Amino acid sequence: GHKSAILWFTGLSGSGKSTLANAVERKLYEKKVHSYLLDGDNVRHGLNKDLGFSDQDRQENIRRIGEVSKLFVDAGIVVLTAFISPFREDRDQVRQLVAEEEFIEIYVKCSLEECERRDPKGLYQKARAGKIPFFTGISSPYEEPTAPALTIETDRFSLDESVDQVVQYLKKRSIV
Ligand code: GGZ
Repeated sequence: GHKSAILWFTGLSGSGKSTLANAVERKLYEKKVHSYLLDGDNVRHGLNKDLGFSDQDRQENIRRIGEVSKLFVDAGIVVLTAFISPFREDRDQVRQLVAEEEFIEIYVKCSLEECERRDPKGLYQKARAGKIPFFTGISSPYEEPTAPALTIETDRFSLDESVDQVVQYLKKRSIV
């Protein structure tokens, strides 16, 4: 058997959270670890479709995701979450929901310059043009984790290298 946990990926839009979390989940599947990935596609379009991007709505977004994650942990599942989660206080509130060793904060670190260069959905360009208010990194804050379990620098390492760094850590912590 394996331990259940929350792998909480946090970082700017375009930092590579979803890409990395998806790739890690594939590895977990290969290792027969029961896992589930929560991201904007399956949460912001469903459970949280009533929420926008004000500070208050982001707080509620993260709160609900935390509570759902806790349920997955109760069910013995490794849950991976890929949300900007820009506020330290909101992430720390999720941390309090489970046992200390069950919340693994992974800072997906990438410079704003590189995120803007990637701009996979053209959102930074729109935000710079003033067409998206309160855009994280441009007109809304991102509070870096102060003591993440792991920092993955996606502007310095390839996806494969980044996945290996996460899996190595999970092995060290006896989660896989
Ligand atoms: C940030 C926004 C915004 C604003 C829409 N600010 O690159 P994406 O498109 O796929 O990821 C972003 C996603 C962020 O949703 P989260 O639920 O992760 O945010 S939070 O944790 O802060 O609640 C981006 C898109 O939604 N998006 N408007 N104003 N990102």
